[in-house]
Amino acid sequence: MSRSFGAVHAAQPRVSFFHLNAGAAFCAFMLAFVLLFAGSHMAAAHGFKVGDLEIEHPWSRAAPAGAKVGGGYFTIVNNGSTPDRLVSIVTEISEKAEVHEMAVKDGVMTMRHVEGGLEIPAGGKVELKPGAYHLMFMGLKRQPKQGESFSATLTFEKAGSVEVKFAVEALGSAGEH
Ligand SMILES: [Cu+2]
Repeated sequence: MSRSFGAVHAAQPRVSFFHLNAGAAFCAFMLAFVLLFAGSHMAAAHGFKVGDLEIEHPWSRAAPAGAKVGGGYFTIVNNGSTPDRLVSIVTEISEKAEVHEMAVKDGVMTMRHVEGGLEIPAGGKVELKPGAYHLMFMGLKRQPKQGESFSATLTFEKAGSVEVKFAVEALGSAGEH
C-alpha cells in the first residue's frame, strides 16, 4: 500500500519556482490575476441551460415603490440545429409575464406583445435588452430590490422548461457590468 502510494507520488512532475526566470514568474503572476478577474466576472454573469439553449445572465431592475410593471432581460443562445420558441414565462413576483418588443417607428416609441412566442433561430441568439425585446412582468406582487434575485420558469416549445434566477440591478442600470 505505502509502496504503490510512493510510486504514484514519485511519478508527479517536480515543479520548482526557483527554476523560473523573472519573465516567466511575471507571466505566471499575470495569468493568475487574469484568471481571478475572469472568475469573478463569471460569477456575476450567471447562466442556465436547457436542452440546446443557454440563457445568459437574466437580470431585472429595481422597481420604484408603487410600480406595477418591471422588465426582464437576458440573452438566449441556441446551439441546436432547429429553431425553438420561448412560449411562456411564470415568475414569483408578477401575476403575468409577456415577451414585448420595443421599437422606434417614425420617432415614436412603441411596445408590442410578441404573439406566438419569441423565436430563437437555429445556431443563433436573441438578446433581450432595454429598448428591444424584453420580458414585461405585469402586476408586480412586490418591488424587486437591488442585490436580490427572484426566480422564474421559462418554457420553450422544444427544449421544455427551466427555472432561472433574475439578478436585480440598480434602478438606472443598462445591464452593463
Ligand atoms: Cu414591455
